[in-house]
Amino acid sequence: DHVQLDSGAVLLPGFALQDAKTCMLAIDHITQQAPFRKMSTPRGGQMSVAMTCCGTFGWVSSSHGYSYTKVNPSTGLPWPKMPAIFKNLARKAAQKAGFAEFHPNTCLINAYSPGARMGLHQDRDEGCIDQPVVSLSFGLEAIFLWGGLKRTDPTRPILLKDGDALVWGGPDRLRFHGVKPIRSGSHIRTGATRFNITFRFVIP
Ligand code: MD3
Ligand code: FE
Repeated sequence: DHVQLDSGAVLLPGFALQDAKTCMLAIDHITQQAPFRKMSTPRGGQMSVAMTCCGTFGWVSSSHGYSYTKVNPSTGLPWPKMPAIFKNLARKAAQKAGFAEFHPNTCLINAYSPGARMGLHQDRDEGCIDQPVVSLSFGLEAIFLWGGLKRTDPTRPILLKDGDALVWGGPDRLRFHGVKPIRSGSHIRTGATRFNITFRFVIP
């Protein structure tokens, strides 16, 4: 199953469903070493999404800006290792979408409670935009907003469900995108949470 959303963007519905349980255990393991926390933003706010990372680099936000770091500023420790199940799923999804050699070195794990959202933004802290980005969604559904190359371009709503993978790159890599406030609910595996895991290759 394979839905082409745009020239460089593919939705793989239910792609990671069979591995969902393993992925949730992997998140538990990672968050024992690098707990979820809601980070500050450069404009003085706090994100409604709780985040943590694994891999060689992790993405951090603070009042000073955004960056990729080797050390988790909350613990002073290196980010936890990226689990093999994550790397394998990310590589397999990228391959299915036509990106043969994807070697993610960073993984951002987002935890959404009902009401949490992500405003329209571009992902442009990676220093290398020729590699694709892969995301896996688990638990509660989200309405993802797929925008254009300008903030004011119209957005298209896309429902992301448990186990869905999204891969995008090439001309779609710098599109604005966001997530509408998560509706309350209870999921058999995650309870009242949506997890989103994104994989990237960064050169800090
Ligand atoms: C399309 N996460 O972590 S994942 C992010 O659901 C982020 O947590 C969202 O945006 C989430 O930066 C969306 C899917 C996604 C991510 C980045 C994209 C789609 C994208 C960048 C360009 C185009
Ligand atoms: Fe993003």
